[in-house]
Amino acid sequence: MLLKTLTPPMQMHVPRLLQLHNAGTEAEDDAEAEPEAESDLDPNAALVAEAAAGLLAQPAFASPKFFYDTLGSRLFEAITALDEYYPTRTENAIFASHGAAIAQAALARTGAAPVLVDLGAGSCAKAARLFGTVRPRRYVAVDIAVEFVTQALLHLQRENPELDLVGVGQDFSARLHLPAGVVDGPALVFYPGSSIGNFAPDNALRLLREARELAAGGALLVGVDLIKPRALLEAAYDDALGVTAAFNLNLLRHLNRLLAADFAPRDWRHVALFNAEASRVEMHLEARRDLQVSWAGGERRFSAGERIHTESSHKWTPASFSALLRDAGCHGIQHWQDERGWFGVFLAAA
Ligand code: AVJ
Repeated sequence: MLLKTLTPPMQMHVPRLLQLHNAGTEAEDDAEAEPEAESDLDPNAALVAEAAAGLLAQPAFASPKFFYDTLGSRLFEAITALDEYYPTRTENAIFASHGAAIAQAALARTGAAPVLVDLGAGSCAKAARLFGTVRPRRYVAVDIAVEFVTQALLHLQRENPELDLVGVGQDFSARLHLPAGVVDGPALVFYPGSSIGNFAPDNALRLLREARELAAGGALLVGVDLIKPRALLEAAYDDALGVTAAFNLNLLRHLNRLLAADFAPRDWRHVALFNAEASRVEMHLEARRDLQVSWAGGERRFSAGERIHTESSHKWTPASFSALLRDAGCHGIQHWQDERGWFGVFLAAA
């Protein structure tokens, strides 16, 4: 299981890095890392096949996980600092005001010193803020962006030399299942930032069920973006500086590398809209003109105005998300929100 070992500075715990499944979407930023599509030996083969199938679908789509190469992870970090992007700042404010109460309630469900599992850990910054109150026995960072999360863990290890750190490179969008032994007691499964919003309700239910099993009698702590007026939602996904547009367009760069495709990002326009019926913000990439895209093993024409659906970010109400947690088999649901009711942090016994 231990696929990657790091030479530790002296006197330091080594973060264990378990790289699983199709963890490596991170072929380096330069041209030399050309993926070998269709090869059984290519650990990216499943991702390549998935990306190609989406491009051929009618209408075309690409999973939002394809945003997160190294540049994409950095652009997302930049999004979280934007004026219009309220979720991160609002969730942070909820933890700043209620963090002690949230941690206390979580520990009442998990017992002292739980394993802290961080889904989509990214920079690990949100979980690191829980270390002082939750005092986890082990921190498990799970993320598809292996390089990015590795750097974050190395940094974290310098600041928390005593903490047992484990990194798992995993695309859990299809199935969340960690290697045996990583969670060996009640866990607090932390899924902040409303990343759960990327899942349609039936898939969100499946993921919460898997998270509940993983928690092994512990608890789930989930950050969820709530329904609010359209103008606020659409501005959050179409900011004045164009950072979200760059984030969306970067998916094309990532697909170029992953699929040996020839997308020209200049030919595409960022589109964000609130679909009220489906209760989700959608992001699309819209062709600015008639064009053709080729990749290893395929090609497609797009007419001017035709779109690739790149993300759905589902919005919930406190009642609808609590009901989802109950459907997933959780109980004892509590939630905290900001005064405006823009964002909710939900705690549930697993
Ligand atoms: C990381 C899925 C929570 O949906 O708000 C930010 C991603 N997309 N801006 C979100 C995102 C466009 C973000 N999540």
